[in-house]
Amino acid sequence: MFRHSWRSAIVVVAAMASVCSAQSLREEAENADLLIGTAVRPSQLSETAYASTLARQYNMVEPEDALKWWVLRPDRATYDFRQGDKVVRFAEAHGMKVRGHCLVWDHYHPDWLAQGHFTTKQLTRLLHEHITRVMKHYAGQVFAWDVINEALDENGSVRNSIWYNQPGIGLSRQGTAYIEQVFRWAHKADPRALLFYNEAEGEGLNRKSDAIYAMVKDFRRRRVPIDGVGLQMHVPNLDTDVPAITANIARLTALGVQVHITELDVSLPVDSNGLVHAEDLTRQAEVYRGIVRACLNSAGCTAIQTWGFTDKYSWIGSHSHGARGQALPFDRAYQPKAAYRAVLEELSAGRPPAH
Ligand code: 9MR
Repeated sequence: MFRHSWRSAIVVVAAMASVCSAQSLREEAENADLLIGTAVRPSQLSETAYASTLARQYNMVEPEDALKWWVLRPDRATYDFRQGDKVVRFAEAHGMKVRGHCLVWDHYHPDWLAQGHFTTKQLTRLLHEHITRVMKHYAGQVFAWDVINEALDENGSVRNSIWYNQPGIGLSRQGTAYIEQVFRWAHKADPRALLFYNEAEGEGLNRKSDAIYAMVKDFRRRRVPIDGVGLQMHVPNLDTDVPAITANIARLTALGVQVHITELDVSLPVDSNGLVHAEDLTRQAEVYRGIVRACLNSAGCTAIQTWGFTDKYSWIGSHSHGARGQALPFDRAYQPKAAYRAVLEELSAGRPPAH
């Protein structure tokens, strides 16, 4: 009896030691000189499993919504920093960096802004003031900002928006001139922050990524203050063209800017019981592996971030009306999936030796 309980104690201690010494994404990423992050929702930080997984596995966070106009600006006169501050406090307590998202977007504006019928002069003041006030509030706390999000359409043309041409901030029909203007304001507001252009569906080689490349090349040549490109990487299918992503990262970093993978998730079709095919989880892991490898193989790719980390909380379910899901590295019970193990393995393998 005595011997038996000793044996069980040894088993328990061994199991605990293996959990404690098991690698985390964060440890492996730090060895590879990479930031590994996730979008977070401040309301979940009080959930123990959410907070402990987050702090153990990641060294970077980005508020998923807390820094958008519709949260920060309930009315024209108010800046409500409470949710963003909560994320920053969590990050500081756990030695994590904070990415900011996003200062300029043409979607999800509060009604007072979307329906305000503001003049060009008013919009110019509003946007300049917003960028300045928000960036100054988080100066020294947010190290990198998505200054502008999704400003180009699938043909690579500048999207219609209140900031561009409806009626815009005075630079309509001048292509990327208004984007340049917001980068200049952002640099003035916090000269130490890294400034990113963030975009969807421009990860591989297509008209949109060609347009991003041309814009960044032009901005670099004329010393417009841009430090990086965020490739969102919401992957909706399992036959992702990883070589095209690798080539796009290579041409962008050759311009001297960083690349961050900013919103990675790989969604799967789910049945009416919320279940996926087992083989899809294996293929999903390989997509994650390929994307992480594409980043690690480029010294200028300095961060990989997923759009959430647990299948319990993801935009995919509501966005697809339940048709897709299970897009993230941890399942709904915070257990690591095959995708997690693939990411961990690639991070452990690290970057190729410099040549
Ligand atoms: O995941 C975000 C969701 O919670 C919000 O309702 C939505 C609108 O603000 O934005 C989602 O995040 C988007 C991100 O900000 C930009 N790229 C696409 C993301 C998914 O739609």
